[in-house]
Parts: sequence; C-alpha cells; structure tokens
Amino acid sequence: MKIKNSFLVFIVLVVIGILACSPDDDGPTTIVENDRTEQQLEDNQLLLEYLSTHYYNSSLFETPGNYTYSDIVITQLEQDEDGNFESLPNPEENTLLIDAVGDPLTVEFAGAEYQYYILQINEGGGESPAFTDAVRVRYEGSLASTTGNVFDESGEPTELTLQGDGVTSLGTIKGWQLVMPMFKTAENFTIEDDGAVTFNNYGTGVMFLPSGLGYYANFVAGIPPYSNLVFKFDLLQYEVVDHDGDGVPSFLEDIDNSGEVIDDDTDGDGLQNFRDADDDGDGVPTRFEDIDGDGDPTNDMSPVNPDLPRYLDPEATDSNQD
Ligand SMILES: [Ca+2]
Ligand SMILES: [Ca+2]
Ligand SMILES: [Ca+2]
Ligand SMILES: [Ca+2]
Repeated sequence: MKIKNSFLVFIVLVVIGILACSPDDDGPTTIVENDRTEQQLEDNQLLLEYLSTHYYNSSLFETPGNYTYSDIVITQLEQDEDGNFESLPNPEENTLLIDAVGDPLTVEFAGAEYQYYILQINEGGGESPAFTDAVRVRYEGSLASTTGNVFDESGEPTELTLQGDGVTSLGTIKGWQLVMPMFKTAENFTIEDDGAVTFNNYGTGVMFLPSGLGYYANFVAGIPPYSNLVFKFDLLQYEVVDHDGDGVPSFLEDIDNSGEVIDDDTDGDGLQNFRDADDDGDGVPTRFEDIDGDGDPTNDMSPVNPDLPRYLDPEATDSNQD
C-alpha cells in the first residue's frame, strides 16, 4: 500500500506542520531538497553498482511456467576478506542484473533527466495500461542497497491508481507510472472451484528506480530519504480511469503528450483537464459536447476550428442536451 499512500501521508504531515505553527514557533521544519540533477548522478552511480553486484536466478525462467514475482530471487555477489566482490556463481543458472536489464531507460521529470532500469521476465499476454489508469498487481518493494530491506509487500493482488486525483491521493510514485505501461496484463484468468482466481500469462518483472522516480527527499516508513528502490511485480489487470467522469479517459487528457496530466489546462482555470469536467471553459460540460452521442467527446470536431474537438474549443458551444 505504500506506493499508493505515501504522498497522502506527506501532505497530511505538511498540513499538520502548518496548522501547528503559531507565531512564536520557529515554524515548521522545512525539508531542503537536494538538486535533482546532482542527486540523480549519484543515484545512477549507485544503481549501476547495485546492478553490477547482484544477480538473479535466470535459468528458472527458461522453462515455461506461470511464474510470479516471488520466484525472482536477487542475490548479492559474495565478497572476499578485502570486500572485493567475487565472480558470478553458477553462470549457467544465474545472470548478473547489469547483463539482463539492457540499456538504461531515460525520462525527463521534475527538471532532471533520469535513468532507470527494468528486468522483463514476462511481457504478459493482455493489454498495457496507460500511466493514468488503475492496475491490479502483486509486488514487493525493497531498497536497492546491500541490506536490500523489504519495506512493502502486497501479498494478495492489490489495486493501485497510477495517477491520483490530486485531492485524496497523488497516485503512485513516478516510476510506476513509467514502468506499468511497458508491460501487459494477464492474457486471461481462471476461477477455481473454491473461488480462487488464477491469472495466466501476465506481465512479470523488476524495476530499479533512482530516488527521484521514487520518494526522493520524503520521509516514508522504512525508506530513508534519497533511497533507490527495487520493485518486483506481477501486472494482472487494469482499468481505464476517467478522473473527472467527462467521457474522456484521463490518458487522453494529456493534450501535449508529455507523459503528465498535471501540465494540461486548456481553459487556464487552474483545474487540469483530467480533473475538469468543462475543459474549454465554455459553460458546456465536456460530456455534453459529444454531439454524435457515441459516448466519446474526442471525435466531435469543431465547425469553427476543424483541428479541435468541440470540447477543447470555447468557440464551439453546441450541446447534446439541446
Ligand atoms: Ca481547466
Ligand atoms: Ca476533462
Ligand atoms: Ca462523439
Ligand atoms: Ca466547446
């Protein structure tokens, strides 16, 4: 649950800090954040060291089977008396992570360029969620450190909304929004006689995240600030989320295709499109600008500006309620 709730906890702490601040206090404790680019250079170095000194049980997955994230065993190389890492044991059974993850993936986020890494065990036979959708997953989160402390484990399948609504939750950490769309859900599932659900051919893998795509400077139980993170996961199912219920799925409210929905506000009223039920601010709710009534406001083009759908054009004010 941690990847879902930590930001909420953080917000609550800040609010309490503000409320508790009377004029004779020293004021709330402010967290001075490190420069993101400098922190990322350090974090990427540590991640590369981690990937170069840890291996996984790769041969297991060469035999087809319905493997789960818990079958993935990551182990640190042995060290000699001087602390030097020894070579990979049983190379026919194991693979160093650095040799398995391939090239780093990159993303611009919060003004810095980030590198992150994935180990794909199984892509999955279903469909890929968008970064704003809700996913049903099993996962385990641990620190990318020599201790490898596990700070969170889902156990049973659990549902996470990748993009929060900005009110009750800010969603998951950025790394999850980036990695989930790179995998696919289960091809199908079977329900046993006892009601237990078995998912088949789902996405399984591991993500290795720098702190800037995780919790960064925030205080979260079990996770020191600026921790690099490892999440093993199974992606089982997903659901398209339409945060404002306006008929436009939230991933389509990323108008500028930046991979963020928090920077799109067509009418400039301070409420981003994915949370705004009247995106162009023309007084006609987006849902009512679906003139052909097919449930999709994005395919009703404006007669005034033919490149724009009506719901994004304040000059087009017809309503399907007329
Ligand atoms: Ca708006
Ligand atoms: Ca909207
Ligand atoms: Ca339509
Ligand atoms: Ca309009």
